[in-house]
Amino acid sequence: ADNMPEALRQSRYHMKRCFAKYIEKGKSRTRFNTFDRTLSAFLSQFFNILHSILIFLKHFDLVSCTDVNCFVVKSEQEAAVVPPHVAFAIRPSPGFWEYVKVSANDLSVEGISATEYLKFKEMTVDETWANDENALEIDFGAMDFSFPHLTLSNSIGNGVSYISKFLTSKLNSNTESAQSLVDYLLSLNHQGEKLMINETLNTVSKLQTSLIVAEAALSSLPKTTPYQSFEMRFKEWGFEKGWGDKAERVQDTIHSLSEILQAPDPLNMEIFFGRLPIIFNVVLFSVHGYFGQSDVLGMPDTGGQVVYVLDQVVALEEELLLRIKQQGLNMKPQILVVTRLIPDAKGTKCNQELEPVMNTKHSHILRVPFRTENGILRQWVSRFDIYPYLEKFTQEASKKIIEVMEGKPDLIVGNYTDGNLVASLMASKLDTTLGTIAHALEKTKYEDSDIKWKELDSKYHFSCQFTADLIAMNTADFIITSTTKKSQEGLYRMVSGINVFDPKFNIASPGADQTVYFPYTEKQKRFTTFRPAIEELLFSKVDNDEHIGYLEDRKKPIIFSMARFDIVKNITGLTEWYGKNKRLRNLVNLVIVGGFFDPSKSKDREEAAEIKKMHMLIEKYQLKGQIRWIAAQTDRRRNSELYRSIADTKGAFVQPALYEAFGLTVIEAMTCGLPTFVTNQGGPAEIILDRISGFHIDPNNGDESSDKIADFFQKCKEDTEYWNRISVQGLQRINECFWRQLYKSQKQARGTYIQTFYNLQFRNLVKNLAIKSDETPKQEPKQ
Ligand code: UDP
Ligand code: LCN
Repeated sequence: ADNMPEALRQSRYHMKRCFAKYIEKGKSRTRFNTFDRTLSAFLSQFFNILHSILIFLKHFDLVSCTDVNCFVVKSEQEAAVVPPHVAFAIRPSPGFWEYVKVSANDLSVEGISATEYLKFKEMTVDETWANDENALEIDFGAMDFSFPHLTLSNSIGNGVSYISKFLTSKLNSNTESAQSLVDYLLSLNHQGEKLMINETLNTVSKLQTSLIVAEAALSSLPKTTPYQSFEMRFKEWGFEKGWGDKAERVQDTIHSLSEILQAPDPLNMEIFFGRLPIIFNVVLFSVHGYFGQSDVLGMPDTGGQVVYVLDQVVALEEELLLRIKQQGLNMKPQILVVTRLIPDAKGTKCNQELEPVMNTKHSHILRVPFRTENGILRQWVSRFDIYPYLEKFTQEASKKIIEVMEGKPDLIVGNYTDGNLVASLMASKLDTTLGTIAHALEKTKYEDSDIKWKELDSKYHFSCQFTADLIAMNTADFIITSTTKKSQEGLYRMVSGINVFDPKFNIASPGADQTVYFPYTEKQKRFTTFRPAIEELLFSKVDNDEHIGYLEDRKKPIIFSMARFDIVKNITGLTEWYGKNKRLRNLVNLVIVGGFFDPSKSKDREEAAEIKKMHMLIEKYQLKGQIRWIAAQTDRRRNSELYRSIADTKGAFVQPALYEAFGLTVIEAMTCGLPTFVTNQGGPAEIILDRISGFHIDPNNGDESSDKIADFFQKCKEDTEYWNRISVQGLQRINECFWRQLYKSQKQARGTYIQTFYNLQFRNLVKNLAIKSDETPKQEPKQ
């Protein structure tokens, strides 16, 4: 708002015409990239003023250069038009928004608050609601209390290291905090058995003295002396089990606590808290879809999450076993993945209550059915319609979990909106640490889903989804997200919704299981048994239930894509780009995996529409001979070999989604050494550096995207090393820690606010959703 009037004045005449054009059509809203296209279409008539407009945009760092032929809109933003005003929301960097209102009449500029911007934006849809002084306004910011927040965009997602630093300064500045640390240690136990310290060491000074005595005693012992040999002596001094398995480790742990109490520093803080025996029993919720270990992938609503959660369990159990051993304890960890039991399991094991998780010793999938007034619901339910069943599900699941675990869990983790909501309800009830995993916030997947929620609500029930996300994220003690892409606001006037500067946000990206996904060059490891099947899958010339279309010239490289047939995955978009681009068609073949071929057999509303569109496109662009469409695949080992076989053809993977939160297929393809093109909308753009580790494509600009793919293959023809160079990838994982008990009272106040919100808002929204009954005629989803 400060700089804008000056910038507008510099080219006042042109800017006035430009703004007059924006308000010409009356009320509207637009994202800046489309807004920008309106702008450039308009400007092509007035080429001479384009340059000054670009200078104007550059002023705000919204474009990367002022060359009229190549300008790129940089930050994410949108605009709302209510004549004679145009209001802009600008996100100069992740987590920061700025709002301004410009009058098209006199180009006067006014800086406005988030609430004012939201009201203005609402006016484009519903004026009565926008002007309603008493409309429900939610402000979670009011519950933020004294816990500090991160302030720099590049610190979003580094919550753990931030908290270590914060706790360090807190301990440095007052002695009460040190006492609360002692109290916290005193509270540690496993099923009633005390851990770390007992009442003998109930003050900071007593603890400090004993730590010194213990450290001195340990220094005279051989490093490998087992804890049991000095356990009795330690107990007399006030120490319980949990410090370590051998003298050396016990001494290290004792030393870091001594350091913390004497002169706190973030490094010792992280080491010490990371070693505490606090997690033995973990519950992971992944409610929707068909959650199983075989034959489920590619079924409706069943995608990356299943793969991710199962991988998570194996890794988590391994980590817990190692930690427990290093702590000198002998308890068994337990991990339960809790999901929905579906009696009509379509040949999967989703009707089994308890199933051991493969490659683990102590982990199980626990399935609990959905109940309605008529008893157990037998059929699959779309994730969009799932909300009315969740409260009962939580109650029943909680009972079952306590029964199976013989006690309450130490940590509950939710996945996706439904899992996160259930996890948050259960964690609040049992007062347990809660983690939520936010890889796919639907709000960002469906354009304008915040403001158009009413229109879309009957289909997708976004009102329930956004509300549930808000409740879960605000309840969570820590949040794992895969990337920094995220969103706020919505249905009620959200003054402060989800604070991404809260240190509880931690970025940890999922990876691909390296025993399954590995480079195509590792010949001795490859699953050669699948070779004949894959040869048939890709190159036979027959149409059957598993594949249609064929590849006339099998010498050409293949561009490959695989996804569930959601509209947002944009597989039909890719097919159309390919159909239209002659140069690309000459260079490569197209192979698609996903969906199946008879739309009338689909129970999923989006899937059926996408299947129909695929058939239409194959016809329209006469693609037979150049396209192979393979139905959804369920065997990940075979799929991995498929990625590698595509790499053998010197092909590429394309992820063309309109929006993708994370995109496991991108990681899978890259791990197999396949050059990859990813949508620039969402998380994958953070995985790949454009033109270095792969390529970005714009799903909203098919011509440009298909040209970019064609350029790549053209270049590969001219430079035989180019393909190999691009066949490189990297992925990073960050791990999270658990911080909760120290800030209990503030959490309680926030909890009350959330509970009120749940009861008054969420429950009402859910009431409007239809409850399924098993009597309704059913269509079979394809497996
Ligand atoms: N997948 C599969 N068969 C299919 C389509 C997808 O096995 O027909 C797998 C794919 O390999 C990946 C997951 O499903 O592991 C999809 O994850 P992604 O994150 O790409 O998308 P999501 O479906 O979770 O939105
Ligand atoms: C993420 C997944 O992994 C799938 O299971 C879900 O259905 C999808 O998000 C929903 O968008």
